[in-house]
Amino acid sequence: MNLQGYLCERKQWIETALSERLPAAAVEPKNIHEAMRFAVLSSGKRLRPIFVLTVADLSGEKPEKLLDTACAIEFVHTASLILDDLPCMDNAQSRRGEPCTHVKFDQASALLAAMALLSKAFELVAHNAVVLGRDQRASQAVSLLSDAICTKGLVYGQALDLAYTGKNASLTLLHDIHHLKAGVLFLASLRIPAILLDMSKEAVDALTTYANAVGLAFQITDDLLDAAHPEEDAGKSTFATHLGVNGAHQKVSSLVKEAIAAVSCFGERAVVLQALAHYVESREQ
Ligand code: GRG
Repeated sequence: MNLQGYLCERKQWIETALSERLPAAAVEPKNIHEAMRFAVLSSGKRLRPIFVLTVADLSGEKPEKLLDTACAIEFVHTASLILDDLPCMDNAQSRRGEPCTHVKFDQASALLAAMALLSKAFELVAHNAVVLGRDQRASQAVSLLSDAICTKGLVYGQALDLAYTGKNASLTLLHDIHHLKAGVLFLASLRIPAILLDMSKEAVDALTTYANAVGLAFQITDDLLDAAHPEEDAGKSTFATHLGVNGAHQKVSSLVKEAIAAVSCFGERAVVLQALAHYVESREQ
Protein backbone atom coordinates (compact mmCIF):
# COMPACT_ATOMS: atom_id res chain seq x y z
CA MET A 1 0.00 0.00 0.00
CA ASN A 2 1.03 3.66 -0.44
CA LEU A 3 1.48 4.47 3.25
CA GLN A 4 2.90 7.96 2.64
CA GLY A 5 -0.18 8.97 0.61
CA TYR A 6 -2.47 7.48 3.25
CA LEU A 7 -0.68 9.29 6.11
CA CYS A 8 -0.73 12.56 4.20
CA GLU A 9 -4.48 12.37 3.48
CA ARG A 10 -5.41 11.37 7.04
CA LYS A 11 -3.15 14.09 8.50
CA GLN A 12 -4.99 16.71 6.44
CA TRP A 13 -8.41 15.50 7.60
CA ILE A 14 -7.21 15.52 11.20
CA GLU A 15 -5.66 18.99 11.01
CA THR A 16 -8.86 20.45 9.56
CA ALA A 17 -10.91 18.71 12.28
CA LEU A 18 -8.53 19.94 15.02
CA SER A 19 -8.81 23.51 13.82
CA GLU A 20 -12.62 23.29 13.70
CA ARG A 21 -12.79 21.96 17.27
CA LEU A 22 -10.46 24.57 18.77
CA PRO A 23 -11.94 27.85 20.05
CA ALA A 24 -11.36 30.84 17.75
CA ALA A 25 -8.36 32.99 18.65
CA ALA A 26 -10.53 36.12 18.33
CA VAL A 27 -12.81 35.00 21.21
CA GLU A 28 -11.94 35.76 24.87
CA PRO A 29 -9.82 34.58 26.63
CA LYS A 30 -7.84 35.35 23.49
CA ASN A 31 -4.35 34.58 24.85
CA ILE A 32 -5.45 31.12 26.07
CA HIS A 33 -7.23 30.31 22.80
CA GLU A 34 -4.17 31.48 20.86
CA ALA A 35 -1.94 29.28 23.03
CA MET A 36 -4.24 26.26 22.52
CA ARG A 37 -4.27 26.77 18.74
CA PHE A 38 -0.52 27.38 18.60
CA ALA A 39 0.28 24.21 20.56
CA VAL A 40 -2.15 21.91 18.74
CA LEU A 41 -1.73 23.21 15.19
CA SER A 42 2.09 23.18 15.11
CA SER A 43 3.52 20.42 12.96
CA GLY A 44 2.98 17.06 14.67
CA LYS A 45 2.93 13.64 13.00
CA ARG A 46 -0.70 13.03 14.21
CA LEU A 47 0.10 9.35 14.63
CA ARG A 48 -2.30 8.76 17.52
CA PRO A 49 -5.37 10.26 15.80
CA ILE A 50 -4.42 8.35 12.64
CA PHE A 51 -4.63 5.14 14.71
CA VAL A 52 -8.12 6.16 15.88
CA LEU A 53 -9.35 6.48 12.29
CA THR A 54 -7.70 3.19 11.33
CA VAL A 55 -9.91 1.37 13.83
CA ALA A 56 -12.95 2.78 12.04
CA ASP A 57 -11.60 1.38 8.72
CA LEU A 58 -11.11 -1.97 10.43
CA SER A 59 -14.69 -2.14 11.68
CA GLY A 60 -16.25 -0.96 8.40
CA GLU A 61 -17.39 2.40 9.88
CA LYS A 62 -16.70 5.69 8.04
CA PRO A 63 -13.48 7.13 9.57
CA GLU A 64 -15.01 10.66 9.61
CA LYS A 65 -17.37 9.42 12.32
CA LEU A 66 -14.41 9.03 14.70
CA LEU A 67 -12.91 12.50 14.19
CA ASP A 68 -14.09 13.73 17.62
CA THR A 69 -12.19 10.93 19.34
CA ALA A 70 -9.18 11.41 17.06
CA CYS A 71 -9.07 15.11 18.05
CA ALA A 72 -9.59 14.28 21.75
CA ILE A 73 -6.51 12.05 21.75
CA GLU A 74 -4.41 14.70 19.96
CA PHE A 75 -5.61 17.34 22.48
CA VAL A 76 -4.45 15.10 25.35
CA HIS A 77 -1.15 14.41 23.60
CA THR A 78 -0.60 18.16 23.04
CA ALA A 79 -1.52 18.97 26.66
CA SER A 80 1.06 16.41 27.79
CA LEU A 81 3.72 18.02 25.55
CA ILE A 82 2.92 21.52 26.90
CA LEU A 83 3.21 20.27 30.50
CA ASP A 84 6.32 18.18 29.81
CA ASP A 85 8.14 21.22 28.42
CA LEU A 86 7.47 23.50 31.44
CA PRO A 87 10.43 24.74 33.51
CA CYS A 88 9.31 22.57 36.47
CA MET A 89 9.40 19.45 34.23
CA ASP A 90 11.84 19.13 31.29
CA ASN A 91 12.48 22.87 31.02
CA ALA A 92 12.53 22.70 27.21
CA GLN A 93 12.78 25.71 24.90
CA SER A 94 11.57 24.32 21.59
CA ARG A 95 9.11 21.73 20.35
CA ARG A 96 8.07 20.72 16.83
CA GLY A 97 10.52 23.27 15.42
CA GLU A 98 8.85 26.17 17.28
CA PRO A 99 9.30 27.76 20.71
CA CYS A 100 7.51 25.78 23.45
CA THR A 101 4.08 27.14 24.40
CA HIS A 102 5.35 28.63 27.71
CA VAL A 103 8.19 30.35 25.80
CA LYS A 104 5.95 31.75 23.04
CA PHE A 105 3.29 32.87 25.56
CA ASP A 106 4.01 32.51 29.31
CA GLN A 107 3.84 29.72 31.89
CA ALA A 108 0.37 30.59 33.18
CA SER A 109 -1.12 30.68 29.65
CA ALA A 110 0.60 27.38 28.79
CA LEU A 111 -0.79 25.71 31.91
CA LEU A 112 -4.31 27.04 31.34
CA ALA A 113 -4.20 26.03 27.65
CA ALA A 114 -3.23 22.47 28.67
CA MET A 115 -6.10 22.31 31.21
CA ALA A 116 -8.58 23.57 28.62
CA LEU A 117 -7.40 20.99 26.04
CA LEU A 118 -7.76 18.16 28.56
CA SER A 119 -11.29 19.23 29.52
CA LYS A 120 -12.30 19.56 25.87
CA ALA A 121 -10.96 16.04 25.18
CA PHE A 122 -13.46 14.48 27.61
CA GLU A 123 -16.32 16.42 26.03
CA LEU A 124 -15.30 15.24 22.54
CA VAL A 125 -15.17 11.54 23.48
CA ALA A 126 -18.57 11.66 25.21
CA HIS A 127 -20.00 13.59 22.24
CA ASN A 128 -18.61 11.00 19.82
CA ALA A 129 -20.49 8.22 21.63
CA VAL A 130 -23.73 10.19 21.24
CA VAL A 131 -23.09 10.99 17.56
CA LEU A 132 -22.48 7.28 16.89
CA GLY A 133 -25.76 6.46 18.66
CA ARG A 134 -23.85 4.55 21.36
CA ASP A 135 -24.58 6.69 24.43
CA GLN A 136 -24.27 3.57 26.60
CA ARG A 137 -20.57 3.37 25.63
CA ALA A 138 -19.77 6.97 26.69
CA SER A 139 -18.92 6.18 30.29
CA GLN A 140 -16.54 3.32 29.37
CA ALA A 141 -14.83 5.45 26.71
CA VAL A 142 -14.42 8.38 29.13
CA SER A 143 -13.01 6.01 31.79
CA LEU A 144 -10.44 4.72 29.30
CA LEU A 145 -9.38 8.28 28.55
CA SER A 146 -9.13 9.09 32.24
CA ASP A 147 -7.05 5.93 32.90
CA ALA A 148 -4.62 7.02 30.18
CA ILE A 149 -4.12 10.44 31.77
CA CYS A 150 -4.37 10.11 35.55
CA THR A 151 -2.21 8.26 38.08
CA LYS A 152 -2.63 5.01 36.14
CA GLY A 153 -1.19 6.69 33.04
CA LEU A 154 0.68 9.80 31.90
CA VAL A 155 0.78 11.47 35.33
CA TYR A 156 2.30 8.34 36.91
CA GLY A 157 4.80 7.96 34.05
CA GLN A 158 5.92 11.56 34.39
CA ALA A 159 6.20 11.28 38.19
CA LEU A 160 8.41 8.18 37.80
CA ASP A 161 10.47 9.86 35.10
CA LEU A 162 11.07 12.90 37.32
CA ALA A 163 11.92 10.72 40.33
CA TYR A 164 14.54 8.82 38.32
CA THR A 165 16.10 11.78 36.51
CA GLY A 166 19.88 11.47 36.88
CA LYS A 167 19.53 7.99 38.46
CA ASN A 168 20.16 4.63 36.86
CA ALA A 169 16.79 3.09 35.97
CA SER A 170 16.58 -0.70 35.50
CA LEU A 171 15.25 -2.10 32.22
CA THR A 172 12.02 -3.15 33.97
CA LEU A 173 11.51 0.34 35.34
CA LEU A 174 12.29 1.88 31.93
CA HIS A 175 9.71 -0.43 30.40
CA ASP A 176 7.12 0.82 32.92
CA ILE A 177 8.01 4.48 32.36
CA HIS A 178 7.78 4.05 28.57
CA HIS A 179 4.43 2.30 28.90
CA LEU A 180 3.05 5.00 31.21
CA LYS A 181 4.51 8.02 29.37
CA ALA A 182 3.71 6.88 25.84
CA GLY A 183 2.11 3.43 25.57
CA VAL A 184 -1.06 4.42 27.41
CA LEU A 185 -2.03 6.99 24.75
CA PHE A 186 -1.49 4.46 21.95
CA LEU A 187 -3.70 2.07 23.94
CA ALA A 188 -6.39 4.75 24.27
CA SER A 189 -6.11 5.52 20.52
CA LEU A 190 -6.94 1.93 19.60
CA ARG A 191 -9.24 0.87 22.45
CA ILE A 192 -11.54 3.91 22.74
CA PRO A 193 -12.69 3.71 19.09
CA ALA A 194 -13.04 -0.09 19.37
CA ILE A 195 -15.31 0.36 22.42
CA LEU A 196 -17.30 3.15 20.76
CA LEU A 197 -17.77 0.97 17.67
CA ASP A 198 -18.93 -2.01 19.74
CA MET A 199 -16.20 -4.28 18.41
CA SER A 200 -15.96 -7.81 19.85
CA LYS A 201 -13.89 -8.65 22.93
CA GLU A 202 -11.50 -10.64 20.69
CA ALA A 203 -11.02 -7.59 18.46
CA VAL A 204 -10.41 -5.29 21.45
CA ASP A 205 -7.90 -7.81 22.88
CA ALA A 206 -6.04 -8.00 19.56
CA LEU A 207 -5.89 -4.19 19.34
CA THR A 208 -4.68 -4.03 22.96
CA THR A 209 -1.77 -6.40 22.24
CA TYR A 210 -0.98 -4.42 19.07
CA ALA A 211 -1.08 -1.07 20.92
CA ASN A 212 1.17 -2.27 23.76
CA ALA A 213 3.78 -3.57 21.31
CA VAL A 214 3.64 -0.54 18.99
CA GLY A 215 3.67 1.91 21.93
CA LEU A 216 6.86 0.38 23.35
CA ALA A 217 8.44 0.13 19.87
CA PHE A 218 7.63 3.83 19.33
CA GLN A 219 9.29 4.86 22.59
CA ILE A 220 12.42 2.72 22.07
CA THR A 221 12.71 4.25 18.58
CA ASP A 222 12.55 7.65 20.31
CA ASP A 223 15.50 6.52 22.49
CA LEU A 224 17.37 5.47 19.36
CA LEU A 225 16.68 8.80 17.63
CA ASP A 226 17.85 10.59 20.81
CA ALA A 227 20.99 8.39 20.87
CA ALA A 228 21.97 10.18 17.65
CA HIS A 229 22.10 13.43 19.73
CA PRO A 230 23.92 12.30 22.92
CA GLU A 231 24.53 15.91 24.00
CA GLU A 232 20.79 16.42 24.69
CA ASP A 233 20.18 13.65 27.25
CA ALA A 234 23.67 12.80 28.44
CA GLY A 235 23.73 10.15 31.17
CA LYS A 236 20.06 9.17 30.81
CA SER A 237 19.19 5.43 31.05
CA THR A 238 17.48 4.25 27.87
CA PHE A 239 16.89 0.95 26.08
CA ALA A 240 19.88 1.87 23.93
CA THR A 241 22.19 2.31 26.97
CA HIS A 242 20.94 -0.99 28.47
CA LEU A 243 20.84 -3.17 25.34
CA GLY A 244 23.22 -1.31 23.04
CA VAL A 245 22.02 0.31 19.82
CA ASN A 246 21.83 -3.06 17.97
CA GLY A 247 20.02 -4.73 20.88
CA ALA A 248 17.49 -1.89 21.02
CA HIS A 249 16.91 -2.20 17.24
CA GLN A 250 16.34 -5.94 17.66
CA LYS A 251 13.87 -5.31 20.47
CA VAL A 252 11.93 -2.88 18.24
CA SER A 253 11.88 -5.45 15.40
CA SER A 254 10.53 -8.17 17.65
CA LEU A 255 7.82 -5.80 19.02
CA VAL A 256 6.80 -4.87 15.47
CA LYS A 257 6.52 -8.58 14.58
CA GLU A 258 4.39 -9.14 17.70
CA ALA A 259 2.12 -6.22 16.76
CA ILE A 260 1.70 -7.47 13.18
CA ALA A 261 0.87 -10.98 14.37
CA ALA A 262 -1.66 -9.67 16.91
CA VAL A 263 -3.82 -8.06 14.21
CA SER A 264 -3.47 -10.84 11.62
CA CYS A 265 -6.88 -12.07 12.87
CA PHE A 266 -8.41 -9.13 10.91
CA GLY A 267 -7.05 -10.54 7.62
CA GLU A 268 -6.72 -8.11 4.70
CA ARG A 269 -8.29 -5.29 6.73
CA ALA A 270 -5.19 -5.22 9.00
CA VAL A 271 -2.88 -4.09 6.19
CA VAL A 272 -2.85 -0.43 7.30
CA LEU A 273 -2.18 -1.27 10.96
CA GLN A 274 0.62 -3.58 9.83
CA ALA A 275 2.13 -0.88 7.61
CA LEU A 276 1.88 1.60 10.51
CA ALA A 277 3.79 -0.81 12.77
CA HIS A 278 6.61 -0.90 10.17
CA TYR A 279 6.46 2.91 9.94
CA VAL A 280 7.00 3.21 13.73
CA GLU A 281 10.17 1.12 13.35
CA SER A 282 11.58 2.99 10.37
CA ARG A 283 10.57 6.58 11.24
CA GLU A 284 13.29 9.21 11.17
CA GLN A 285 11.57 11.84 13.38
C1 GRG B 1 -2.06 15.57 32.54
C2 GRG B 1 -1.88 15.18 30.04
C3 GRG B 1 -1.24 15.23 31.38
C4 GRG B 1 0.11 14.96 31.46
C5 GRG B 1 0.88 15.08 32.72
C6 GRG B 1 3.67 15.95 31.57
C7 GRG B 1 3.10 14.58 31.63
C8 GRG B 1 2.14 14.23 32.70
C9 GRG B 1 3.45 13.62 30.75
C10 GRG B 1 4.39 13.82 29.64
C11 GRG B 1 4.30 12.66 28.71
C12 GRG B 1 5.16 12.84 27.49
C13 GRG B 1 5.36 14.19 26.91
C14 GRG B 1 5.71 11.77 26.92
C15 GRG B 1 6.50 11.80 25.68
C16 GRG B 1 5.75 11.06 24.62
C17 GRG B 1 6.35 11.26 23.26
C18 GRG B 1 7.23 10.20 22.72
C19 GRG B 1 6.10 12.36 22.57
C20 GRG B 1 6.51 12.60 21.17
O1 GRG B 1 5.48 12.07 20.36
P1 GRG B 1 5.47 12.28 18.79
O2 GRG B 1 6.83 11.92 18.25
O3 GRG B 1 5.30 13.85 18.70
O4 GRG B 1 4.32 11.57 18.21
P2 GRG B 1 4.57 14.73 17.58
O5 GRG B 1 5.20 16.10 17.73
O6 GRG B 1 4.83 14.13 16.22
O7 GRG B 1 3.12 14.75 17.93
